[in-house]
Amino acid sequence: MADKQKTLVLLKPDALQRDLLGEIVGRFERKGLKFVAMKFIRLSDEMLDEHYAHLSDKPFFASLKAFMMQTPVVGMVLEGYDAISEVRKIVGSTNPREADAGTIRADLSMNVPSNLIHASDSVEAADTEIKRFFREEEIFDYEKITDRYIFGEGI
Ligand code: DAT
Ligand code: MG
Repeated sequence: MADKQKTLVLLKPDALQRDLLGEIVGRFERKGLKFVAMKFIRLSDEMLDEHYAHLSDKPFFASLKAFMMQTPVVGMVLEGYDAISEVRKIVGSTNPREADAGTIRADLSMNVPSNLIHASDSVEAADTEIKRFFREEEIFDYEKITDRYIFGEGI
């Protein structure tokens, strides 16, 4: 049986401006991922320095941060089997024009940094990023009547 994991997703300002929140949320719902946390977040300069620390020496760092602060973002924690890699698969590659058709970025966007969505890329990143944006009491453990179909016996 695969591991049940939690992963952190942010819907970026372009998703909010383009009214694509429902479309994106719907894709994760249809997959069977469980939404265990969700809220608006106004990202600060400090949060973005941490979140994009791996890009701090890039020429586009300042404009990336400015883009991410244009509006609030929608933060969520999704749970499911292999949720970290499964969500990344549904999101697609960083450059929407190189992403596979059928992914959120390929189907709905054309450019960086306006690629709609952030998703954690490893177990370590998911752990750090969930803690960066959510307090423990904002993450909910609850039963759904569909759990037995989605998370039941199987491989
Ligand atoms: P990902 O978001 O797929 O995890 P990343 O962590 O390498 O990709 O980069 C974070 C974000 O930075 C990415 O979603 C969009 C932006 N970005 C990456 N490369 C860029 C570039 N060459 N020019 C402008 N923005 C870029
Ligand atoms: Mg990344």
